[in-house]
Amino acid sequence: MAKNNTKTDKKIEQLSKHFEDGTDQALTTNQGLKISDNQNSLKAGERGPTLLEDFIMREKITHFDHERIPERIVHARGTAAHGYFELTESLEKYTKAKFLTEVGKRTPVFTRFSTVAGFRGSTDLARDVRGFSVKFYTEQGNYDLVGNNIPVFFIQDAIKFPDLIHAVKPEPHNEIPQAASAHDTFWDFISLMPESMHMIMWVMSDRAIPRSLRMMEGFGVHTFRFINAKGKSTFVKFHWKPKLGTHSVTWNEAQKLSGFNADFHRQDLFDAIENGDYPEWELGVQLVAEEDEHKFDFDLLDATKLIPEELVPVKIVGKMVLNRNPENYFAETEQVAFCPSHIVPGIDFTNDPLLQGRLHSYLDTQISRLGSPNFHEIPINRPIAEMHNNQRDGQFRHDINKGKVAYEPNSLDGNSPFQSKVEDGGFESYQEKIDANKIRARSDSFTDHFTQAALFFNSQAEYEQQHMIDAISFELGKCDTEHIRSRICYVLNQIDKKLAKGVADNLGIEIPKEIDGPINRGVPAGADMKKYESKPKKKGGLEKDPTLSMANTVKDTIKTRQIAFLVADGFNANDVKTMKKALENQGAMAKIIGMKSSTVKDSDGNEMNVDMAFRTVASVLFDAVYIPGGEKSVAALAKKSDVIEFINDSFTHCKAIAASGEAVNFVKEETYVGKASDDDNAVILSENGAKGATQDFIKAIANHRNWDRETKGIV
Ligand code: HDE
Repeated sequence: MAKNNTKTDKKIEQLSKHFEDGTDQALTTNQGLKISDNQNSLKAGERGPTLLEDFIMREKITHFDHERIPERIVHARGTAAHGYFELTESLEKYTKAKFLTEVGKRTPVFTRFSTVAGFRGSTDLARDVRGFSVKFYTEQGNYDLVGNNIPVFFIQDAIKFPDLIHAVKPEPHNEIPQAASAHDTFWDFISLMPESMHMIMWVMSDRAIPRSLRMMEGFGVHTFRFINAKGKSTFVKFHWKPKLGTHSVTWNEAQKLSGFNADFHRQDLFDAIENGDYPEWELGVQLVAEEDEHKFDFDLLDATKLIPEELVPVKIVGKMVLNRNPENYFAETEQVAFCPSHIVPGIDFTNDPLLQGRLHSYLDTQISRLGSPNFHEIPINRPIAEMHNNQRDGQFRHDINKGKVAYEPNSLDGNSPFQSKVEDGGFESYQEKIDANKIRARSDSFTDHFTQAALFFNSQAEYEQQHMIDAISFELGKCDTEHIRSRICYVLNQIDKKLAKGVADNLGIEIPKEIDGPINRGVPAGADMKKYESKPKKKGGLEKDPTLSMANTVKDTIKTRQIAFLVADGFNANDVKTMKKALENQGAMAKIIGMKSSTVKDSDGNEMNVDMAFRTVASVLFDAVYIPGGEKSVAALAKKSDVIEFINDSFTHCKAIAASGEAVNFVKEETYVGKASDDDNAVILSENGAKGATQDFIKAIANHRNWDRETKGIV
């Protein structure tokens, strides 16, 4: 049965175009030889052995044997899209980067989102940080903003990165667990490195389980420098703010989603772009004058700290729109090479010791991952700015460099390519004055590990705090070693008593009054412990910052939200028509879920296409659920345990639920909806049909979830 579905039509159109294009292309070997038989290998007789001579089969299989390249050691699981960045406010006062000074200018971008710990084939919904990398193809060269969806990091110095990643990756003896930090080695390491505690607060919050990649913030994390045309420097932190707000799922949902659709985020991004719902973020900057470098009670060079927006507001300067899916996952998303050292004039680094190490690591890893130092020639990595230099040869060199001159200076080729003066766009590093001893040490200003961790916890709504307690309890519950659990509780107690008690109670242990050895174990051998001991959290500073809580995010749109309509034969035609129209008018997507994958009959006997059958879906794939009236339909639904589970899960995950006509009684009597409190405004029941329910339902979906159900102890 053909479905009246524009998305499918578009796909069929693309496919048929593909085959059309293919009809006048003969199949050839990689040398351009036309192939007459792609079905049989060359054999000594019809039933005889295959001959080594079969160069066609050998070429095909050899190529296949080498189709995989090493996956990224971190951020292996990713998905990406093309788009553009448009500047809305000039930053000329602060930077000479052209893409940040010409208002209205559109710079092409390629943006890749990723999880950190899991392998390339792992689930999207792992509890993890999300990478948020943007390659700006500017006319002055590529600029890569290689950030995360969390504004701070676990460690302060790059030299600890291999330890951190070895601790979080699957344990080496049995390669378990996949894409999860809930295991001994991670929590062992973290428990000994209190500098990680601020980041731990973020990854144990719902930020680490986003509803959609389109609903995540992004951060450059480190403090960078802007340099203006006069050579003046200003410190800058980068922010991406999603137009749809920052939203997450619950941990229980995340785990179920990993089973129902491990590609949930990847698919969501791909489908949104195919449907023309282009994801959009605003680019914001926090600017700090050079002379204010030391005015904060944390160090701007310490990547475990953020600059609270309460202290330095984010200035919005542009927007990024992602409007084109890659044509080929491998060629683009897999082979793209981001690197924090890809900068343009007007942007420079700071001495953040984490950033400094990253400047080395990315180029280095890409040489082995992409097989040669020529990965910049792969189409997705090529700058749009012209590229000329004397680098030559190496594996996979594609350019055919002409002439005999490959050095500079030269007189044989007019000294080309030549160096550019700074005023002609030549890059010049910021001339920061440095007068110091060469030393392996950490600054005293890096030892306050708990104040901002506490600020984050305090800034969360009650339900968000509970989610954090539950998340840490889950993770530690999966750790086998008892002393790791109690050490973590001891460290949490330095941050917040309620947090530590909540976790300790869940685990059934006491918070230790003392621990074996110093709280910081990540110190140099023989170090003076006084210098390294974590300072107790400061009192009297900023108590809360509302921007740290997702409770205060955008809640005025239902654009692209997926609403499940649960139906069986005999559903009320008017109800469905009315509700569908109301939701679609606001940009949401109504999905008809039926008993069979083909069609369903309405109360007037007309057939309607079904988008999905119950056996292939679960409520976790949707943002809200609607059950229309229709006696026969409701009676059939009530008999199905899948349907009851669907509604119960929606309720447990605090989602908006609407029912009309005969469905009202059914959901009240047969499902958890009956447990809803009288003031639950995300349960919308309208006995007189859908009309009376649409507006409240839209409001409830825009609110994302009704977390009151959790705080009141109903779920
Ligand atoms: Fe990365 N990181 N990282 N990282 N990182 C990589 O580079 C590294 C860090 C981030 O979509 C690798 O090409 C070190 C912070 C993203 O392709 C590698 C340190 C932040 C991506 C690497 C850090 C990030 C990577 C692996 C500590 C947020 C994915 C593959 C000094 C600001 C990029 C690759 C993509 C990837 C090293 C810490 C973000 C090994 C040594 C902090 C989004 O080079």
